[in-house]
Amino acid sequence: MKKLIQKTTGYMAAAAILVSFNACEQANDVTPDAALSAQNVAEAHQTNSMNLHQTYTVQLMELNGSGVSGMAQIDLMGDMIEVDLEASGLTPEMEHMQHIHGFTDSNKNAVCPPMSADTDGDGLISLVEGIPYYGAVLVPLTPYPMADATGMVDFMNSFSITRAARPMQNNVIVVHGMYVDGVYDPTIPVACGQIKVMNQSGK
Ligand SMILES: [Cu+2]
Repeated sequence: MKKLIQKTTGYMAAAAILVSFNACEQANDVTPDAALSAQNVAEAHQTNSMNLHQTYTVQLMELNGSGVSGMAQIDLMGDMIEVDLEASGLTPEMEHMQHIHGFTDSNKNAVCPPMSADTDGDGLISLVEGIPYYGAVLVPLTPYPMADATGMVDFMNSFSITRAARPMQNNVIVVHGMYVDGVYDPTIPVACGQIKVMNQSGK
């Protein structure tokens, strides 16, 4: 059911893009003789697409006493994002899952879970215990990086996003994976940060 909803949302986003392209073509068609007007229309469209450029920053703070910290920057261009993420204090030479988490209901804001999220009282916030706060995985930030020998990760990649991931500042980034009682738990959250708008101008 959830998958179906996400699929439907994707189709709606695609339909919206098609409609906006059609609108542009029609606007060009109604000014066939006026070169200057056509140029103005073209510039207006360029301005619209420029407005889709937005930069976000994320300060990653430790969860579960992991000692992990880091920073991320997200550049949104239309329906593409480029994610730069640097973190330290991770379990060395282990893979760390990292995701943009949030709610597909765009009115609901994802947050990093407080210690009170530990409902079973074992002293740790599990992946599942965090979901009421940070929601589901919206964008897996793959390929999941391996921390180096000093526990650092330096990651960059680009992803296409659906409407479910908007607005971006309603989401958080969660990094996972550390040893719990001598066993590596790849799912346990070790860092989290709210996605925040860095600029409004689009430059
Ligand atoms: Cu995650």
